Amino acid sequence: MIKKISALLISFLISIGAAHAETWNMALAYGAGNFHSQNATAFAEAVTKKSGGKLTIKTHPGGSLFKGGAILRAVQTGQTQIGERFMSAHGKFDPLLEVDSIPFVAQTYSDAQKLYKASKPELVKGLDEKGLVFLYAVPWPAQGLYSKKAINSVGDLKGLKFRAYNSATIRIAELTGMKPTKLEAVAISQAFSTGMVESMITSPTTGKNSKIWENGVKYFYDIAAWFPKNMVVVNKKAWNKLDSKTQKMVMQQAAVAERKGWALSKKGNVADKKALAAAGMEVGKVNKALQSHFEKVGATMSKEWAGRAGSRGQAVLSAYK
Ligand code: PCA
Repeated sequence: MIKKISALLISFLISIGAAHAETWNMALAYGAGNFHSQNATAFAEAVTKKSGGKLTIKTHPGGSLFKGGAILRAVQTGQTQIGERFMSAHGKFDPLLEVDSIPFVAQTYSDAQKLYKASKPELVKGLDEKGLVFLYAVPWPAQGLYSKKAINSVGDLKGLKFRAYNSATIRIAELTGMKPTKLEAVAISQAFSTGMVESMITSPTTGKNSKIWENGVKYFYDIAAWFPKNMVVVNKKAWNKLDSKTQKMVMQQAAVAERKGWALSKKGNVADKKALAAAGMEVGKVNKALQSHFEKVGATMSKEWAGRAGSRGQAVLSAYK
């Protein structure tokens, strides 16, 4: 009898334990060596450890679970529980996600932080309404212009085959006479080596991770045009399966990951530019004429975005200023 009861009790306890043990698969678009992926991995490990068996997060870097472009939707629809995604590629989902990719609005880390603070409440609300719980966001280093050929005038931009990663970079290409093709970061090396593209705007980090100098790219112009962010989001139904203590712990670890991620980004902003130069690339600035050309393009895009984002966008920009 005692044996029977204790066996029942044990199986009952196991079943409760099992009901509360969740596993989340975390979709990451960028390679395992990228600082965003490394930071997300540290976050996943810390959460798994601190949850005491209630939540295990497994990371899948390099677009191995879902490609970058599919991650937001996969998390929203519950095909996976958690993922990291490049925010400004989703202006159709919510124009507020594009605020960090308007050229020349925030050109330093402290302004990027201010812009993030000013936009976060609206962003979180917009995602929540679509069934997503926002955990944290981390910027890429400052965005600069890469090119196979030297760019010394506005005319040199004309007709360049340009790799774009969101609507904003497509728009820059249109307004400067370049020919855009939208490609995920994992496709960069091949696209440059086959001649499919010959220029792009991205961080020194992504250029370094793609060993861009091996594909005939000689120039990096440090225009520090904007600091776009990646964000980590969770499917709301998956989130609601956690008890409140675990939810609180996840949020605390998200705050830790956000702090660490911003610090890693700042470090990469300096170190990765040095790495490009050390690999033989010419790292410099654009000349005055080009700078003011890009600034004009930025002003046009700023107006266009304000139109799309309406009163919510206005509120964010005035909170920022
Ligand atoms: N790297 C990513 C997004 C911004 C960045 O610096 C990319 O090029 O796709």
